[in-house]
Amino acid sequence: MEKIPASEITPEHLYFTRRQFIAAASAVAAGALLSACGVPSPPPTARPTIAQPSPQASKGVDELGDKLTPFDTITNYNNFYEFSLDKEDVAPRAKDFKTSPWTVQVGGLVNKPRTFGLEDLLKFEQEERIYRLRCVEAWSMVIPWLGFPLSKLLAQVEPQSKAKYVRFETLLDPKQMPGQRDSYFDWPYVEGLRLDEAMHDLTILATGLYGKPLPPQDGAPIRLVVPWKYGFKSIKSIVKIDLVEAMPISFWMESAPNEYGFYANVNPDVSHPRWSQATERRIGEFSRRKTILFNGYADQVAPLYAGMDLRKNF
Ligand SMILES: Nc1nc2c(c(=O)[nH]1)N[C@H]1C(S)=C(S)[C@@H](COP(=O)(O)O)O[C@H]1N2
Ligand SMILES: [Mo]
Repeated sequence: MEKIPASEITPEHLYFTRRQFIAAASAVAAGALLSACGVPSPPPTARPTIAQPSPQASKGVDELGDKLTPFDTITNYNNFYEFSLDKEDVAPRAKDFKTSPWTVQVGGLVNKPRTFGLEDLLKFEQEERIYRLRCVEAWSMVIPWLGFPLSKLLAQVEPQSKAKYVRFETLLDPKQMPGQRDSYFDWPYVEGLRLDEAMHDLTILATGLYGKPLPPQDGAPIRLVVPWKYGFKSIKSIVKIDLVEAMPISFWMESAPNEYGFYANVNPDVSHPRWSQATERRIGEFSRRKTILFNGYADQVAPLYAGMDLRKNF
């Protein structure tokens, strides 16, 4: 492993957790999938024997050279309506959330429906990557997620040709999730992706951050991360994934259809009806930044939307 001067990194980067050692056991299969996020794939012979932080994460910055948001900030300023509508109140309310045992049922239009246990999913946890998560409230963080490509999971169940979308569902358990006792919203939280978005290399299922298991408030034990879309697409604490023919209606489309569309691609030129999305507040910074189309991943994802009107398909 590359040696990094202690002065350049926060202690989190030095951790090799038990989970990363588990990941290392199946790291070979990940070789073909390492090119996401502008992280160059090393030649197969150079595959590390231990899962390593991505080169940028080791240096404490993302692909654009922006500093990682500190662990304590990422884990104490959350959106997770099942626990609280107050971003700073999610962590204390979620602290006893039971995330093991856990299963994710994958089915719908597939040849091989299967229920994955958390052990199976942690085996897929191959490689630590950086993704920038931005939220529709126009605040953003840089988060070094640990996870694996969603395409890896989907390949196991063999989607049928009729499948056009992927639908995700969060756990429904009002006993543990006080927010679900509020019938103003239509629980459980649901999200969806077009199949080609779901298969894209940048789309991951995250099981950790900063090389540690995901804390409950960040969507333990497994959540989606779609780095070129607004935060609400990244559904937390997933228990069910279905391949479907029709576009799923997401939690936010259902709750406020004029305000939230299906695509939710980060786009400075398309305002939310109640606020501009041209700039964002990077948590921890004083002045606002200009928001970048597709959150800086245009090279990789713009082709997915070729010929589409992004104002209409917001
Ligand atoms: N199940 C569920 N998933 C969810 C949410 C939620 O309320 N419930 N909030 C979304 C929103 S609006 C954002 S901005 C991100 C926040 O993720 P973070 O708290 O890990 O930063 O989670 C998304 N996933
Ligand atoms: Mo959000």
